[in-house]
Amino acid sequence: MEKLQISLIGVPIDFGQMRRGVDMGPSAIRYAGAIERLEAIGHTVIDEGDIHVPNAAKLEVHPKLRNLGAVVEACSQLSMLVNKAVKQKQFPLILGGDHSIAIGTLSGLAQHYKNLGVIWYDAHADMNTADTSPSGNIHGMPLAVAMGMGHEKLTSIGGDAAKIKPENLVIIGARSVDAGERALIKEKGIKVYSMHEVDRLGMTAVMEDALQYLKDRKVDGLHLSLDLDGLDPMYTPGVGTPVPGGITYRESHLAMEILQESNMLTSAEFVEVNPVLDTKNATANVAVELMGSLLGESLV
Ligand code: 5AB
Ligand code: MN
Ligand code: MN
Ligand code: MN
Repeated sequence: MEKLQISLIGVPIDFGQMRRGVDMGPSAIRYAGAIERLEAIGHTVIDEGDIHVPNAAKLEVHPKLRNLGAVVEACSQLSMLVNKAVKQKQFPLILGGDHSIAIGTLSGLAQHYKNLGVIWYDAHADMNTADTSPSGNIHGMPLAVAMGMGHEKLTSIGGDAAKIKPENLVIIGARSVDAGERALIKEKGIKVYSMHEVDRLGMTAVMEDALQYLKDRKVDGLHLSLDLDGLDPMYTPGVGTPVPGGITYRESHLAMEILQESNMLTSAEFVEVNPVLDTKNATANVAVELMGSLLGESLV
């Protein structure tokens, strides 16, 4: 296995949704031993620390895009850091923070990868816009923004062009999708392995199929965006928007191992860890265990 120079970037933000505490996610994940775990595999970790997140109250208020100004500022910084890491041939590993940060991550990656593949491991489809969102929470919007849809202040971070192509996106674990998102999935023909497919085909077939699909599209990089609410809340209770009937712990390890074996992965992010809602930091612990499998920890 290739030993990586991992650029670890924390994004302590909770402005993309309404429950406080997910800004402590990076800290909880570090506390759970992320760096030690990655170093034990043989990787080098360059810890960039946490980016500075502005105080939302001081920034512009938007009725349908909660804390827009603060999200734009944090995502702009993150985009630059991710871009810098890729330029230096490092592997960006981003710790959230709520899922609005993926706007910054994908923007940074898009500066380099012109045909980026994305695996979105999540109970949700995260492709609302201000017009379709039932909540006004930006953590439910990052995929729409990355595809070029939504408020101009979000879509223009790191340049006006769309950051990802709908045909290069695969969603895994979906089980709570809004009407507007459903319409968009249909319109764009987006590949979704919902819980129905995970149950029916099994995780091995889902992952192998997903990776073949992305290979056929000749992606030039592969980003994993893992929302801890993709797993069943019995394993990851510390998330703001839990949905029952999720992916199991073992299935998730298997998915990470298959991703590792593919040799396609070029970046990853782990988001929505909220230690305030958790018991004994369980969710951050799972995040770190999955990181181990994803980045080449061997079982024997
Ligand atoms: B998460 C919902 N679709 O838009 C919305 O946790 C939930 O990043 C979004 O996946 C959940 O508010 C966003 C109802
Ligand atoms: Mn989610
Ligand atoms: Mn999400
Ligand atoms: Mn959530």
